[in-house]
Amino acid sequence: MDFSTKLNTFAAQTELALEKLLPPAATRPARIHEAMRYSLQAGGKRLRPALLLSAAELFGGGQHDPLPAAVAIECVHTYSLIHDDLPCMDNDDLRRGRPTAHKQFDEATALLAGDALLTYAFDLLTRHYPADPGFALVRELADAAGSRRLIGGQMEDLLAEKKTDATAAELEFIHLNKTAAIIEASLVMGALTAAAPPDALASLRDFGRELGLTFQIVDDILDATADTATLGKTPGKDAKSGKTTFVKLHGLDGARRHARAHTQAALTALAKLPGDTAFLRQLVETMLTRKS
Ligand code: GRG
Repeated sequence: MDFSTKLNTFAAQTELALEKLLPPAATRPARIHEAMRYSLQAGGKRLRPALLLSAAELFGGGQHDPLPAAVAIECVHTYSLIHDDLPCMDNDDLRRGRPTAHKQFDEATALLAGDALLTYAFDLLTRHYPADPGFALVRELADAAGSRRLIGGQMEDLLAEKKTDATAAELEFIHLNKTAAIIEASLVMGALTAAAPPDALASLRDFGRELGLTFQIVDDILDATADTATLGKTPGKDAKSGKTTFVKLHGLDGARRHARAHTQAALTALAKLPGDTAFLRQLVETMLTRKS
């Protein structure tokens, strides 16, 4: 199967699993379940589920169905987008090409929908993996989403917004945690559902970190260069707010150089993994040239 067919297959499997595993929209109180589904089913790229499913496949799959874990990671990712868009954070009107959750519903509903998605992710993991590898999956996701990683990265990002002279080291902390943590966890969780050995988990984590950094640098480049229609969200916000980004620190060419270096490091980590890693290799290469 070629790269884009495989990516589409993973995305289609994820859409079906989302439909099946989320509480029905009519579940009381309908408003919260409608809001959860509104943001989740708005058609994101489903990058994190694809990473998870591909890591499971790399180690033979079959041990446990990886789809509930793929839905759990997308729930956490979507919660972080809903909360990031709130007026108290990034204050954005557009996400995944549609009005943000607080614009479509209201702030309180959006806040609760984010909370509910975060909680539901752990509900899914404990229900679908009641024995091994349930504990390891919960541990991995809790670490990645917690105050030292995703939330910590977001906190430092908000603090950095208040100054115009954030350093490269501060920016790296933000990206490693705000962006790379959930990407790393996606890969590791996929491998855990297939009982991968510990040394492979370490290489996958290295790969995820470098992929996450590439992804974020390209995100900064797109924010500086792409238009709303292509991006499905508002571009140019970083420059307008004076925020420190890779583009601000290193210029467009410098940012592109950094993105290429992290892509190379990702490929080096990938070479240590067994099995057919063609999909992950092509994914990191496409990341470098993505347009949205
Ligand atoms: C509120 C705890 C908390 C965290 C927010 C997600 C986030 C952290 C901030 C959004 C801004 C941002 C640039 C985050 C980096 C991660 C990122 C680029 C997310 C967007 O991911 P995509 O492009 O989105 O995969 P889709 O919609 O395709 O899933």
